[in-house]
Amino acid sequence: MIRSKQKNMQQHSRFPVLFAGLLWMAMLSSCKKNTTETLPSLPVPQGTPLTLVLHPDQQGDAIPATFTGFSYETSALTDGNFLSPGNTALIQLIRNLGQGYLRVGGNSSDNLVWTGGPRDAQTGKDSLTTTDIDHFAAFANAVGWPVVFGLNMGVFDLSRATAEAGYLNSSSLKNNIAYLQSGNEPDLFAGNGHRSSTYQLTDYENQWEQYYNVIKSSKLSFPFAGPDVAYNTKWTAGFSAAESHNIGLLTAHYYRTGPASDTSITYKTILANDAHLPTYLDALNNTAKTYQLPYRIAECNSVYSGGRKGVSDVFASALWALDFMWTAATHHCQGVNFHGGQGGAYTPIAISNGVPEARPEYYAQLAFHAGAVGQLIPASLTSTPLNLSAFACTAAGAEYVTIINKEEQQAIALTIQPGIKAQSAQLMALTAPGLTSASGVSFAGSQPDASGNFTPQKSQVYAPSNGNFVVTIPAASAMVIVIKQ
Ligand code: BDP
Repeated sequence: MIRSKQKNMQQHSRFPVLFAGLLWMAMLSSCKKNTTETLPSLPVPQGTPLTLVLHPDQQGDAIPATFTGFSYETSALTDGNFLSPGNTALIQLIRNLGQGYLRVGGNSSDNLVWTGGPRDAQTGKDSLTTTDIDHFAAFANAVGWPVVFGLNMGVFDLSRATAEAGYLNSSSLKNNIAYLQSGNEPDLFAGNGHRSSTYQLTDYENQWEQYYNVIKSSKLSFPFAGPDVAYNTKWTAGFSAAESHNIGLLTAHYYRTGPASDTSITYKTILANDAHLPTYLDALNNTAKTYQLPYRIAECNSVYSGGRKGVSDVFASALWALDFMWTAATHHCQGVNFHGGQGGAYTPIAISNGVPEARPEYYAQLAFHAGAVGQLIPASLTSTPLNLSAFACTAAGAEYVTIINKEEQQAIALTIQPGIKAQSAQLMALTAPGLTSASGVSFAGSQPDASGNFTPQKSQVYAPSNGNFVVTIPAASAMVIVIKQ
């Protein structure tokens, strides 16, 4: 089976994102009263000196408020306790991230069969029922995020797909559904047993149109996204050429590497430069631009086939995820959905002894939320052989820098030249005891509490020195720096 789920890259700074939760705003504005006179200077820098120059005059894209996201297996809906309104701590954890997308799909979406009735003691986990949709609808309503929902096309069945879409339309999930999709990773259908080995894009287009037409002719007005491919950008290009007028969002997946059983994959693998990622994003973006569509990575994670322990569940995955999000944002991507569930190595939020537990990737999502505000701006970093990346954006006259130091040993003494008359800089660190730590991760000095609430610590605010800030970025950590005039 061809499967290209690849690597991580190192792309430097620029462009925007907007939003900032009220909490963040409150926290940041509490620093406003300070004047340069009363603020302390930054501690004496330690590490390799590098310089980052910001260009607030060259604003790029706005980073969508809904950039972040979660992707779940359809099978996750069959557990009434997981994605359910009663799981209030999970709902809170998600809501800490502001806005975003939920996506339902994955391999199980092409296996689970719609029953059209409620779940009872006899219903197997290979069925999707009205009960499952009702639970998920209440959950999604509580989260308040838009949903991309995948219909089963692994089993090609027009009347079931219509019946399922009909139920979605009559349930309260209708209020959340932004797009329907048909089939998960259809570019792998020929290799994974869903279709014959000769199945190709034109066959998919043909079947996709049949789903599309039957649902439209049933007067169900859902917008569609697609083609939700695993890796094949020829499919995204060809599918868009044929169907761009029928979709509102172009979707594809990305995994840095895999499979999880590959013992050569270590935490170092996902931190290494990912030469494929920019190429992949550029291909998606070119197609998206050609057909005037937004594009989104509807499913992604570090290591496919469930994630690899010691890689996908440790702090290295947080640095990978943060770098991945920014890299996607700087390639005009509209957002990414991290795949996960109750368990498995790569899930951003696990359920441990019945309680939601923030895993390292979740902290990367928090850091992105805090740092991806407003418009992207260029941030040029001194050329260096060191493994780090820097990104920046601007909102309401402030500048937001995210710097990701993927070096295991090497601290950076980063001189930031703001390009504005800066008065203060506030630091929020994404950190852990080490790259292989599965616990002890924090962002802005905090971890969510048992109810899922997250309160960033008020961090120290510093004065500039000669208009610049010289910040120590410890080895194996990331930092969000908010610079204000
Ligand atoms: C994706 C599938 C998803 C899997 C994931 C994986 O859509 O269902 O769980 O790969 O391999 O391709 O981890």
